[in-house]
Amino acid sequence: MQLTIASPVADALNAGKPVVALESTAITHGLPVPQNVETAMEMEAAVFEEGAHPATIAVLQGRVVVGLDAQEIDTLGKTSAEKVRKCSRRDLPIAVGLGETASTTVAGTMIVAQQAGIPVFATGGIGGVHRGHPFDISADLIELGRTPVAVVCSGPKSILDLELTREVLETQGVPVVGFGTDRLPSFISRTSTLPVDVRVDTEEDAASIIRAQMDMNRPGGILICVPVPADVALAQDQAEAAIVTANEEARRKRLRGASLTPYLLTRVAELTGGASLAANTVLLANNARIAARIAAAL
Ligand code: PSU
Ligand code: MN
Repeated sequence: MQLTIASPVADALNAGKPVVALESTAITHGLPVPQNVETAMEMEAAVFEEGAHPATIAVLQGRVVVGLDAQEIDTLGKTSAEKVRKCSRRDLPIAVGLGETASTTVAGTMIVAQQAGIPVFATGGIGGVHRGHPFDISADLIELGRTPVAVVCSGPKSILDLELTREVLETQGVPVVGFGTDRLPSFISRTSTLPVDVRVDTEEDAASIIRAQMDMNRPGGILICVPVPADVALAQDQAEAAIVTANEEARRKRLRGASLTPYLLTRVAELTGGASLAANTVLLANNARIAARIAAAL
């Protein structure tokens, strides 16, 4: 795949400096205007503050760009979601072949990051198995089984069926690492009833696991799960009520496919009076910061 690597990112990679890949679907389909662009810029700033270099990834008019500049992030964030393809693995050839503008999901970003030589990637919550749709399995989970990139996140999004998501991660052979936690975080809430495979408490230990995986030279990524900061976290029962309502509405509207996750995120934000949105923006920036520290430790 032909990549357009922005020169600051290329310089950082050539100098062996730490680089953190960032996705763009959270900007176009995950958060509303203007919080989307604000959060994207906060993530970049957090990575810089930790001495690493951010590389936000998207497809701009058919070019796969690694390292959008502030202007490109602003333009992408202000373009209406309907005009931007939500680009997972299957969408990459479509967007590139037809010269489209597209935002990359976790799966799409992992593919590009790996090819660019960026082993650490930060996002909010990964996709997973949707509630009541056991065959709607996000391509994120399959990509994690295939592509050697460490994804720093706050667990799978709590709008999902977490138990089935956890099972698929196991089947795909993905190590699930709790960063300062024994339990799988659930995106806007700090915990869940499900275990992680191992708990680490330092960036160095997280980096050691990534290094060992890189040395094995085998397919497959790692999930590093960082709980949302406590001051903005939602109690699980508070989040759950909104999630159940949103899923019920989506079922009645017969929403399927790529539009389901964006709908659920929007409705949960409305039903929680903006609390889930505040949590989402804070956890995104926090994950970018931790990812930068892990990239530096690598
Ligand atoms: N994290 C967020 N907000 C988001 C996403 C992640 O805080 O919107 C995006 C990611 O790009 C992820 C996608 O890959 O949601 C999952 O979509 P789906 O369930 O259709 O695979
Ligand atoms: Mn899906």
